[in-house]
Formats: sequence, structure tokens, C-alpha cells
Amino acid sequence: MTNLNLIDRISTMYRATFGDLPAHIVRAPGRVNLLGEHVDYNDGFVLPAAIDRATYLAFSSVNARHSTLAAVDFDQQASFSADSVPTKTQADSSPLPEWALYPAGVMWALMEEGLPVPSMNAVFGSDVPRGSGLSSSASVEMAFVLAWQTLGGWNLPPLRRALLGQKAENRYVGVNCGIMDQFASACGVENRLLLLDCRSLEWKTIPLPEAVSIVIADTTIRRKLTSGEYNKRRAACEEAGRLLKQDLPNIQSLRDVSVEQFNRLADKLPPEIEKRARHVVEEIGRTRQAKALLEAGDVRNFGRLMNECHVSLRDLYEVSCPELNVMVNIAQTLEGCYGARLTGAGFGGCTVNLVAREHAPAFAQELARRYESQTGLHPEIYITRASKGVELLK
Ligand code: NG1
Repeated sequence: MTNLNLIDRISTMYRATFGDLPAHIVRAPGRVNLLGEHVDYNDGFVLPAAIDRATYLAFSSVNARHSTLAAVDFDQQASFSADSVPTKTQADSSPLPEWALYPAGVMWALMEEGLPVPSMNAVFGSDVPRGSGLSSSASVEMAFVLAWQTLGGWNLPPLRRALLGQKAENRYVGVNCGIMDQFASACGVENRLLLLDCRSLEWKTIPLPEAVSIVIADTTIRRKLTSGEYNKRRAACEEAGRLLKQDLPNIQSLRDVSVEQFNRLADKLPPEIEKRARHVVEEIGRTRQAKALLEAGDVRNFGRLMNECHVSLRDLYEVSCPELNVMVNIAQTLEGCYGARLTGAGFGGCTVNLVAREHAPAFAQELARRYESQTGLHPEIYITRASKGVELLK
């Protein structure tokens, strides 16, 4: 579903800022992950979908040294060029504002690749909530990669564009994320889930049964200090891999350890490392089962895997928080709910729920009502659909 209101806002701001109408408009979706959490950086499998919330970018090429961007959501402008980007500064040598690191990082990654990156005037805005596990940053990156591709006259396949966005986020913004977010935003297909092997980067689509809806529930808790905790989880997984390699010399990462092997060797690991690694090994096991279940239309058993995933993220990986647990616990008791769990990195943000389509509106209403009465917080609930990946609308 295209957000015509937002397109109108960015176009109006574009005209107010630059004096004419934008030549192009790009839409780049956020994503929700149905299964395979915290396994993208362990070479595992993930099962995300692009969603119908997106970043919209209005832009035109400009014959100037600097690109000038305006962000409607921040009501701010930034301006940078090939010369200022490496030092994360603007045309006037002041530091880039945080939101501008994403487009500037994309410019940096494209330049590193030797791709032409013509200057642009641009305005962008997003209806993907920030910091809620729906990959608003990846959607901004994918919007700018496609914008510069449009102006630069080069043409890369979606997965290559996703890898460039990930490089921008890892090496320029400084967030050590896996490939899942940019992949989903770049490669989304309507009404399909995407199954990605994060090692080989092979992927296929799996139909989402007609009779189910994806419902996203935002706890409104914004994660704090996440990157520190996220990096600690990554380090624990690497440490587990290193220790298990003493008995399993052929493994490259936790992806190569079966549940049986892990059970046999688990007591050789320090307790906290064991819990983290158990989540990863078992979660990869769950994603291996998911494909057959979904292809057979067995939503009930797929939903059971989602519920198990939440318990594992809560008790073993320890990335949940009280509000996420309240949201999931309520959801799992409501009519029509097949599965519910936290989605994304955790520590706040959203849950993802698979709900029988006919029950979805009542589910959303009741979930909001009960969550509010238990926490005093007013949640946002979206009934969403698997949508198309990044696209040029105009
Ligand atoms: P979110 O919560 O959307 O930021 C993060 C990582 C993903 C993945 C998930 C956990 C970032 C930007 N992305 O997602 O790569 O590791 O956590 O599965 O940190």
C-alpha cells in the first residue's frame, strides 16, 4: 500500500526547498522477520518479509558539487559531497547529523565500489517507526542506493545493492548488523515470505497462506544501549564457535553445529555462552523446519515455532523486556493467533503475530486494549502484508 499522504508531504517540501517538483520518487520498505532471529550473523537462515511501511524519497539530479537532503521527519537539512563524506562532515565542515549518516554512508559505499554518484537534491520521510525492529535504517539505505543507481546510470541486482547498504551500515554508520534487513528491503515480493541462507546468500520465496495476516504490535518501548548488548551477543556466539571448534574442527560458525552435537558438547561451554549458542543452534533448526511447514500450509505448526522462538529469545538469548513479554503473552491467548514473538534485535520495539485473517481486526483491537490496561502504554498495532521490495515509483 503506497502512502500517498507521505508522498504528498515530501513532494511539497521538495518544492518548498528546491523550487520545482522532484524528477523521481522511490519507495523502500521496512521489514519484519517471522523466524530466524539473531542468526543472520551466524550464517543461519532468516524468514523476513518486506512490509507495507516504507521510506519515500523524492529526488532529482542537480548540477552542483554537493547533494542536499532534507528529512521531513526531522525537519532538517544536510549537505555533503564526495570530498566531505569520508570525514562525515557537511559542506560547511560541521558534522553530519545522525540521520544523514545513512545516505552519506551509502554514498561512501558506492564510491568505494567505483560507481558514479551524481549530486542530488532530495527530500525523504518514512512511516517505518524508528528503533522498533522494523529496519527503518535499512529502508533509508535501500532508497538511496536505488536513487543513485537511477541517476548514475548503472544497474546492480537487488542483492548486490543490499550488500552495499549493509557495508554502509557496518563500516560507515558503525552498526555491525547482518544482511537480513537490507536484503528484505531490496528483494521483497508481494504476499511472499523470503527465505535467505545468510551464508550462501541463496534465497527463495515462500507463499504466505491467503488466510493469514501478519500483525505487528509496537510496544512503544524504544531500545536503549542496544548496540552494546547486540555486540555482546555476537561476541558470545563467536566465542562459542571458537570453543566448539576444539571438538568439531570442521565448523566455521554455529550454523555448522547440529542440535545433537550441541547437546553432547554443551557442558564444555561457560553457562552464559552455552545459553546464547543454544538459542542460535536451535533457532537455525527451527528455520530448517519452517519451509516445509509453510509450503504445506501448516500455519499452526509454523506458529508453534514462532512461540518457541520467543521463549528462546527471552530465556536463552535474553533480549526480551517485560513489555515485549506482556504483548506476546496476551497475543498467544487471543482467538485466531497462530504464533507471536518479539521481532528484530529485541530490548523493546515490536512483536510479530501470525493471525487468521478473519480474526485480525478483533485481535488487533483486543491486544491493544489489554496491553494498555496492563502497562498503561498505548501501543501501535498494524495489520500488514508482505510487500514488494524497493522500487522506483516515478
Ligand atoms: P533490527 O532489530 O531490525 O535492528 C537487528 C539487526 C539484524 C538482525 C536482527 C536480529 C541491525 C541494524 N539489524 O535488527 O541484522 O541481526 O537484529 O535478528 O542491527
